[in-house]
Amino acid sequence: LDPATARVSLYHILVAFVAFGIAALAGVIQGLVRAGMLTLPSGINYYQILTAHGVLMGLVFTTYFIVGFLLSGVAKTTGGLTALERKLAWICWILMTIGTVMGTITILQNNATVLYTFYAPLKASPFFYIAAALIVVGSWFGGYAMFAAYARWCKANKGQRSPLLAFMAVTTMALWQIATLGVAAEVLFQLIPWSLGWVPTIDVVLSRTLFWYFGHPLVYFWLMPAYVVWYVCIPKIIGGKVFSDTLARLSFILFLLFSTPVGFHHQLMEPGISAHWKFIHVILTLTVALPSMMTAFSMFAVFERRGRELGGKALFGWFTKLPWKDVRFVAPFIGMAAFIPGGAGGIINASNQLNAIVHNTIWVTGHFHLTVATTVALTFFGVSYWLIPQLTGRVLTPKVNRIGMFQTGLWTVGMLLMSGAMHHVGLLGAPRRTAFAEYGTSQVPLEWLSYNKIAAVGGYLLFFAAVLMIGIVINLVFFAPKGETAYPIAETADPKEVAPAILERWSIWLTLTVLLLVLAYGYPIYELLVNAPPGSPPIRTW
Ligand code: HAS
Repeated sequence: LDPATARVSLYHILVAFVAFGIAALAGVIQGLVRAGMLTLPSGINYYQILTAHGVLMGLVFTTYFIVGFLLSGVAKTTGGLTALERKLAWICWILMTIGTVMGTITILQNNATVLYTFYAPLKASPFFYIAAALIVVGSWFGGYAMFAAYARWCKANKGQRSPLLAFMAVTTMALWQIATLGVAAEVLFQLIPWSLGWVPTIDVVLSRTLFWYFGHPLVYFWLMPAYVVWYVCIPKIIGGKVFSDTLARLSFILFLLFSTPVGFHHQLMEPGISAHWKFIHVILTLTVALPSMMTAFSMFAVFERRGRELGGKALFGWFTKLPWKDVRFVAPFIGMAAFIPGGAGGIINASNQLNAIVHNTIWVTGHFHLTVATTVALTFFGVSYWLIPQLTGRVLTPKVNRIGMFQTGLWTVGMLLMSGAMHHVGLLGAPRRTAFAEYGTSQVPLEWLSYNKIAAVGGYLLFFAAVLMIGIVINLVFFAPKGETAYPIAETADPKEVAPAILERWSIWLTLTVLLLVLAYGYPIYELLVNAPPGSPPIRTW
């Protein structure tokens, strides 16, 4: 990458890791409080620390990392960014950084203790919502930089399929633009006027609905960049090829179509939304699991083909031939493996009856620590080992690779303990988002305590792993030896494969996406506004 593009991409990655460090500290603190192993000094609130952890880890670390990584990938595959595209990327960084600083200060002042899901009726200072709006609008500019680079490439290469990585990045950012419209509407038209005192009340169900319109595609905004790495970079790292360019593009188009009209699966236990619409959203949720199954199939094929090329015999001999000492492969691989139970947990959550058992229990927290904090985070760590040196003109040394392997192991064991304990105790009924280690002398909560302690031990390990990761990032930015690091982009297994042109007809996919959204949300929102304004009694839903 040219130095100017590398700089803007690196600045995004650096802020991501600063947020990650603060979030990791907040994470271990709240885990210890919950297990009754630490009492916070007066003046600091458990929920305040939990909000800092969720916002900085779930929203800030991920968004910066994703924009930084995808920008670099788009630049790499479209011949570098132009001055205008870089300007758009810098506007993204500046707006998001003002928003992040403002939001963090507001949380630390205990003026925005509203958790990372920040919907009503919890109310924050208007500065927090303005900060959230700045982060969202800033990230749009990151998307615009990528759209412009992609459009420039397509114009210069008429009739050809775009580079796979650029196509995937553009699909991810298009999904992000569509998804963030929900939270932008909630912040601008509901939360800011309410927090400023311009309106006395707020429609809570509408606020939650708009949030989850955004909240579920948010998880695919986290996942899709990890899939970019799995489809395009991992095959190159292990010396293999992309299984199928067409399959990869199709899975991303399916994510674009089905990621958003599914938000009611977070609201299955809520009144105010009729059962028919919940049913439709559940069907669409199960549909959006499909591209993940396609990805699983594709990755197994890549691994098996490469393992057999290297001489792997019999049914599973290929497995032993994979590069088990290379952290750039091992960290994302463990992420993939974690997504097998993580995804299965998601399907459990999506089933109405089972959701009644797990909803608002700490099982859900266990679910997202497997998915985003293991699958996605380990993949992002894996990317850092080659992306940061590529951006700083340095190389990953064998020693740092070994430390990285140890870091990966520590993170994996920490997550297994934490997420495993959370899943188990969630099924025993332990609620999520409660500061209490004990509930007086009640017998049932006492049974939860030992699981909370296991989760806290996992939290300790994770904290040490996070410190190690920050150390590795510092090494890769400032101290690793100078040299050239390749940007791993694999070729397609069949060089003659040309994906069908229809997969790049954005007019069709964007129109279908909007149609599906109007179908899934149009009438239910109308129903909410007309039949169930604030203060309404529960409505009949059968
Ligand atoms: Fe989820 C709640 C349903 C995926 C994150 N989810 C959450 C929350 C978060 C989250 C953050 O239906 C909490 C929100 C809150 O604070 O309230 N989730 C699903 C479903 C999927 C799913 C159906 N979730 C994710 C992903 C996330 C994520 C991905 C982050 C990145 N989730 C729910 C539901 C709730 C929910 C309900 C609400 C619960 C409630 O009541 O509050 C699906 O997309 C999952 C499909 C995935 C698969 C797995 C495919 C496997 C692959 C790995 C292949 C491995 C290989 C390695 C090749 C079917 C791709 C080889 C390995 C060897 C061992 C050899």
